[in-house]
Amino acid sequence: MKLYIYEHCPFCARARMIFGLKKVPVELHVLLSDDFKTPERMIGEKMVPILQKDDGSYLLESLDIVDYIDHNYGGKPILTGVRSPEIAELIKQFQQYDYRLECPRYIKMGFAEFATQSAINDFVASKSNKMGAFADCMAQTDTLVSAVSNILDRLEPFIISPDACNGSLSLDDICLFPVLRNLTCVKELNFPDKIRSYLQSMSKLSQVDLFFERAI
Ligand SMILES: N[C@@H](CCC(=O)N[C@@H](CS)C(=O)NCC(=O)O)C(=O)O
Repeated sequence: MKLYIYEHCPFCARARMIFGLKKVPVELHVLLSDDFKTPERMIGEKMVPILQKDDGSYLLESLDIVDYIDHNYGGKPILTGVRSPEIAELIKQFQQYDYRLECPRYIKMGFAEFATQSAINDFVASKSNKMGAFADCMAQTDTLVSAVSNILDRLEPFIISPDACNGSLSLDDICLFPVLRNLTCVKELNFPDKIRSYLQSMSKLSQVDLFFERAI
C-alpha cells in the first residue's frame, strides 16, 4: 500500500499512526505542496492523506483510512478504548491557536512538501489569506504560546498513560497525538512532563516523528 502525505499534515499523521501501531508496512510518498495534478488525477481534488490500496483503488479521509487498516490488517482491531469528551473539547481549544504558531514555522523546517520555492509560495499565499501574514503570526508567538500552555496544563491530568491517553488505545490517541506532535515545532513551548512522555512514547509506538530537534 502507498500513503500520500505532507509531513506537516496532522490528518496524514493520523493515518500514519495506525500503520506504525499495527506494524503494517506502507510506502510513504510526500507530495509537493503545490502539486495539484497528482492528487487530482488520483481522487479528483487536492487533498491528503490518500491511501492507495493493494488493488490500486484509493481511499481518502484520515479516519476512514484508520478504520480500514485497523479492521483489515495486522490482526485484531486495536483502537477499542472508550473516548473521552474532555479530550475532544481540549483538541478543539488547541485549534483556535495552533495554526498561527505552526504554519509560519512549517516552511522553515525542511519538510519534503516544501522542497521548492514555488511550493512554499503556494502554501504561504493560501494560508496567509486565512490567518494573516506569517510575519504577524510569528510576532504573536508569546501570546499564542501562553494560550497553548494553558490548554496543555488542563490536558495533562487527562493523560492516563504514556502509551494511550485514556489508558487503552482509542481514536482519541489518533486525534490527539498529531495535534501535540505539530506543536513540537514551537521552540518556546514547554510541554508538561506527562505530555512530553506521551509524545515520546506514542511517537515510538506509531513510528511518527516529532519535531523537537528542528523546532523554531
Ligand atoms: N477531513 C480530511 C481533512 C484532510 C485535510 O484537510 N488535509 C489538508 C492537509 S493538512 C489538505 O490536503 N488540504 C488541501 C491543500 O493543502 O490544498 C481528513 O481527515 O483526511
